[in-house]
Amino acid sequence: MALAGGVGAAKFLAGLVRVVDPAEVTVVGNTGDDFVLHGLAISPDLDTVTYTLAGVANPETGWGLAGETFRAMEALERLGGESWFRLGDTDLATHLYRTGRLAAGASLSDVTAELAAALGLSARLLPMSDEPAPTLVHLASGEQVSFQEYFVHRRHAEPVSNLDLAPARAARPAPGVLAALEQADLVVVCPSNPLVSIAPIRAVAGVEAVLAARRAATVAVSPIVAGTALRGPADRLLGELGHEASATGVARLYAPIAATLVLDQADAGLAEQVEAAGMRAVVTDTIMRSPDAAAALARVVLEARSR
Ligand code: FO1
Repeated sequence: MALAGGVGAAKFLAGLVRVVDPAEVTVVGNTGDDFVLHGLAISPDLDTVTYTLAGVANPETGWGLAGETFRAMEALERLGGESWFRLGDTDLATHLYRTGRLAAGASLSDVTAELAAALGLSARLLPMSDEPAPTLVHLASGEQVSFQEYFVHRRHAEPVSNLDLAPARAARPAPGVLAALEQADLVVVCPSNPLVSIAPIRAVAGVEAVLAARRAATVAVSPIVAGTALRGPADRLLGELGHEASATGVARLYAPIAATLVLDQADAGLAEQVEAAGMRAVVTDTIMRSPDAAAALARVVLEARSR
């Protein structure tokens, strides 16, 4: 089973399901980025994983759908509506479906499973919680904003002083999350942002304790390569929030829940520091330039557990 954020995790998972039976894979997705816009319930990370595993994700952005058009957004812009969060015409159907089903009383778990089935996924995708658990971003300016306001509207350009995960802490795990963690042969922490993608999942009530108990079975992949995040603001955020922006910094964050860290060959020189932080270091090429490269990384992760 795997803990997943958005684009980096989705790419890794697309590689994983090429080397293991997807029906054996359970993914727990971050919902700390979820928000409501235009009255629509939007779950970006769950959708990114679903679209990528279904082979219909936009290959340029990693999020949204391939071959997408934005005519509804253009019309909305003409009306003076909020158009900074680009919802494609086809992607809108997902949010309309989710919003309608939630309004009718379905849980986010139900809707996530329905969307995954409709797109032909064999892997099981669970939200971390069925309850809203938005990550609250405190900016150094003193303002408090939603995750997407920080990440997309303000282009993660403003320094952050704190990430408030209180809503995740108050949320109960979705049905099946704790059981999946308890029963998995292998728990993978996907190459996602440790602070905004993985920390919200860890914060959900009861999850950290089960993860800690499964530490020996858990392999994490560092999303930081040579001090830089391959995408997004993970490197800057780590620094702003008092962590080291390196594989070593990632190891210090993950040591309580994972025995092994897979880090990039560019960081081979950090293996000793990673081990000093309490994690076994496995060095390989972690940059997923192609589906083959993602599958090769998945193979290394699987072997890292069995060794
Ligand atoms: N990311 C952007 O940078 N700009 C967007 O306009 C945007 C729209 C969007 C629509 C649907 C969706 O599922 C994801 C979308 N994302 C967009 C990605 C998303 O906001 C972030 O990558 C994740 O929340 C971080 O994992």
